[in-house]
Amino acid sequence: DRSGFRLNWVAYHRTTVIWDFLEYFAKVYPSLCTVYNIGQSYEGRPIKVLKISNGNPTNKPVWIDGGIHAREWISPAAVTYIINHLVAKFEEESDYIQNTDFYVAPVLNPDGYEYSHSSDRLWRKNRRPQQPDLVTGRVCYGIDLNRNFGYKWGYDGVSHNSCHDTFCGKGPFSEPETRVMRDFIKGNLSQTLDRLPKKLAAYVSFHSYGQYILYPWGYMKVVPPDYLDLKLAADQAVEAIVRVGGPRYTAGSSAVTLYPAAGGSDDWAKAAIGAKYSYTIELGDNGRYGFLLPSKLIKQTSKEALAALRVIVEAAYLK
Ligand code: ING
Ligand code: ZN
Repeated sequence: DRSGFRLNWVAYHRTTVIWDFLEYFAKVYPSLCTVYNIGQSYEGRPIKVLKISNGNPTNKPVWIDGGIHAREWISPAAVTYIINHLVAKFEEESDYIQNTDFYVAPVLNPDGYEYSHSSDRLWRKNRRPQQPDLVTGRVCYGIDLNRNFGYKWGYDGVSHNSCHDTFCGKGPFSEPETRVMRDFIKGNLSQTLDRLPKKLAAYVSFHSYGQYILYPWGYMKVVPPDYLDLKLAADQAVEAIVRVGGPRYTAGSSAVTLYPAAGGSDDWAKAAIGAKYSYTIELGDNGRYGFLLPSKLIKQTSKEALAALRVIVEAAYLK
């Protein structure tokens, strides 16, 4: 038991608590865990990634992130649950899981996440102030980080109005948070000692809500040539979630299943980083509580996230 340590899955935690949890794991499990400070948010908060790896040189790299959108509190909670499981139950896990290099970023948008705790529970974007409106003089805040990635940026399903929730920014990777992630994954940060391979085997981004397992493309209603492989793994993930007592998630490409939206992280991970198995998972619930998911549902929802992840890693491992 981690006596004295504050992280648990019966409450939602602030960013610094989550960062302390990563540092704690790196300290207690140094042969398995490494923390990277990959950069800073607009307001100067650190952005941290935990690498979980047994050091086997043939491991495949898999990226997991959470907290791209501030108000989707279940996402950082589920991602920290996954970290805890992977590390604490490492020896009990499958060969696939043990021979994977996990790069896990639980809170990619710490400024927005903190703002959703302190000021506006339903905040979505980051917190960078924008140019005043020419007519009204009003200053609006924030870019939708899931419209700011560089593949087909601005193509469809975005707003160019800085006051809107889906404002895609002035250009691809205009935001420190998306840039920091891109630069780390592309491996051109000088303080990063062991470089990520340029190609991820899988990319999994956790959002909420709606209970969907989504794969590219998001920018328009077309699917990639290998979509049958992505669909098969997504359908298997749906069944795995049911087996852990969860609801039946809906699987499909994001533009077809939800709505077209360009500049999403999963499209970029597939197109630019070669992450064949690239997914956005919309965790629970189905709309009853929406973003305001009660904390008593964290554990069950996190089990669903873990069940889906295990299927995706296995698919990436076998292909
Ligand atoms: N939904 C996602 C959003 O960013 C999505 C849906 C997934 C869009 C993948 C583009 C690509 O709008 C939430 N809830 O954030
Ligand atoms: Zn989201």
